[in-house]
Amino acid sequence: MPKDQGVQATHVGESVVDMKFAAIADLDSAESDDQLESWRVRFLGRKGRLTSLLRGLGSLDIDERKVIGAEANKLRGELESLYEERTSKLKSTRAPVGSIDITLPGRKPALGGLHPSTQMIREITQAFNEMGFQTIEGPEVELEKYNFDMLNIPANHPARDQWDTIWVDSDTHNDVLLRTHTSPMQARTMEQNDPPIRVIVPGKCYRYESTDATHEWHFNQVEGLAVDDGITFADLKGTLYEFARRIFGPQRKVRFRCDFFPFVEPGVDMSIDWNGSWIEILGAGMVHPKVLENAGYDSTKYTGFAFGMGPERISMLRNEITDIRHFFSNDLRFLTQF
Ligand code: YSA
Repeated sequence: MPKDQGVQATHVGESVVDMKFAAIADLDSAESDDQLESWRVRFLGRKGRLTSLLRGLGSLDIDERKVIGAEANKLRGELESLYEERTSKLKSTRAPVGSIDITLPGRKPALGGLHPSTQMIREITQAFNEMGFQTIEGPEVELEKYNFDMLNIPANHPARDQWDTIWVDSDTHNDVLLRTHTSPMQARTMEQNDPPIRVIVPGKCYRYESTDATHEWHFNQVEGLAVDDGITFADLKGTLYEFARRIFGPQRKVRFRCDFFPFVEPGVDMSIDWNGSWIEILGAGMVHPKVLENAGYDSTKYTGFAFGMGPERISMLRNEITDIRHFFSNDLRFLTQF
């Protein structure tokens, strides 16, 4: 409230102006019924400050009494309506009695969860960990040498067309790309380690391809590699049968068919029975002798098998998801179902 310069000081104790400011400041700080009542008694009560001031007017001369009396009465009216305002404001901000049930349980904070791709990857890697495979990871920005050359896919070989590649633009290098599969980790692992090797490699891959219900331009793969003295195709089949049993259940039928990948010989794909039709879930094969030799291994001594699968495709089968693009659209209506 602006300071009222027209109100004069009295000779009967405090001035009307001083009282007005003191009363308003005290009223603004009153937060409870008790504080409001105490304020009312102090300023407007029978023995309150304003009543005392009015009583003292008799000692003033007639002109002064008229002016100050009028100001004091005006102040009483103002303070009474400010008191009403403050009382109803406090009432309106207070929850009505009985409106809060303090026995109700608290609200749970919204917690995030693991992405369905991550859940599937963890389930797959755990199945292989329990069969003795160690989980490792590798770079998503890869060299042509590991993504192609060391995997028996030389430059200009038509097999490169199978992997539509996203190349990284660089002033100094023309051999850097976003890995098109997790298989380069086969070459990196063998280059750095001696047999025996049993690794499982989850990670993101990128391909320059148009998307549809079963294809994304970025997706995950899980690579597997086992190399040792005396590994056979029976080890490959046994390991992948056991994997399918753990992920899809013991009743699920599995089919192997010949397939071609330049880095295996022989090569296969594995499909599972899905309501009477075969759905391909991975590519696999015995590691090609050239790939072993490129890594410095003696291919007359060591053999191995490898495989690569798409966890999003497997999750689609398991969870009856009809479009792979849901995985990467960040739509909570989809994500909160997992
Ligand atoms: C084959 C033999 C080996 O010894 C080791 C690995 C492999 C797999 C090979 N590197 C590869 O990438 N084969 S693949 O192109 O057929 O992809 C393997 C799996 O990745 C597919 O079965 C599928 O599940 C998934 N995939 C491929 N392209 C995809 C995709 N998932 C989503 N979107 C795409 N565009």
